[in-house]
Amino acid sequence: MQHNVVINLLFSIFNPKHVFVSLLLLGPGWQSPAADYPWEKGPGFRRAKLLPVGAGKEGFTLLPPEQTGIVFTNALSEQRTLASEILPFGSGVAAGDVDGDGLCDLYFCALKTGNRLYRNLGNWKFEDITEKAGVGCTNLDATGAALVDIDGDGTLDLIVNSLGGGTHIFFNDGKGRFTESKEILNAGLGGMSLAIADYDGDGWLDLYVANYRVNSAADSDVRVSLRTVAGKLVVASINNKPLTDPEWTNRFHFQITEDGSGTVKFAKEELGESDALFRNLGKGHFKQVPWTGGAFLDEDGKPTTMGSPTCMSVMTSKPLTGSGSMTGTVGSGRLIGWRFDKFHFLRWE
Ligand SMILES: [Ca+2]
Ligand SMILES: [Ca+2]
Ligand SMILES: [Ca+2]
Repeated sequence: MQHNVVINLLFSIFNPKHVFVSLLLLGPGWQSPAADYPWEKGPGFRRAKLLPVGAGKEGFTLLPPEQTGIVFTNALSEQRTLASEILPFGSGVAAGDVDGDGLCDLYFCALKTGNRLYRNLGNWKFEDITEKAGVGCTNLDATGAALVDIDGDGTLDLIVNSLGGGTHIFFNDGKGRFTESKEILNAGLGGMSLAIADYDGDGWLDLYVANYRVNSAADSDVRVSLRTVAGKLVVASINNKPLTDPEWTNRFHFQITEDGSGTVKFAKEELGESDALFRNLGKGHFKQVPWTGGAFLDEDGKPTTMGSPTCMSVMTSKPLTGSGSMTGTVGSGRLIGWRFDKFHFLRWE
């Protein structure tokens, strides 16, 4: 017998008018209302241990696509796989009730083969409503998505990140039909993960986009020329272009060492693109916040003078209130984080 599975996340802490995100998955054998659980109250939350019923095995049961109707595959051709170090990272999924029927729907991102939105019909069956929802994004290398109410009308809107195609916003009419915003954010950058939080406490959810790269130097030949300046070897050009060329600006760290016997060791580290924070000016209209403009403070509480890190993934805790924290992983796997407290991000590491 299959266990009941209940996951219920409800964030409506800060301002119910502007903030509503819900994710609700109910198993077929759902019987016990939430009121029956022994809730333990804490500051701003309550929690309860789930009590599985039935005699089956514990854990998850894999449901075949023939049963669920979810036949989505994020296909990447061999040619595109070989041509890019970035595309094989794959794409993300967003979950939320887009049509307000109480059942959690699923949105899958794809790499120029069309994103898909599946409406939950109940009993673990789904229907593909991508076309009538208007969220296919067939021209995007889509990497990540979020379902969140960014215009404050109580419906879950859709944010889709992409490699090189910008970050796209779709407003939900409440019935699972979406209209794309004319504003495309993060144009031309390698958007990966994204995080949502009202970082300045004005009641509107803001957006942080973790950028990596659209392409890697390893995807093509990169020829570095050296020259001697004041007795030291330095990089003169890359592919016959100076280091000041926009393609190479802030892109590499070089390490050149000579041991005195004529042996030269050369190493290069490729850097990622800066992440981006977008403040919601109201009703889902965003403006990018400069990294060094005072929104981000260093460990001493002073405005940072450093550029943005490059995150592969990013997430927030207590995401919908005016305070909380945000963490991200950089390419080396190092974890960095900021605590945000109304208007400011304070870095910790
Ligand atoms: Ca639904
Ligand atoms: Ca909305
Ligand atoms: Ca805000």
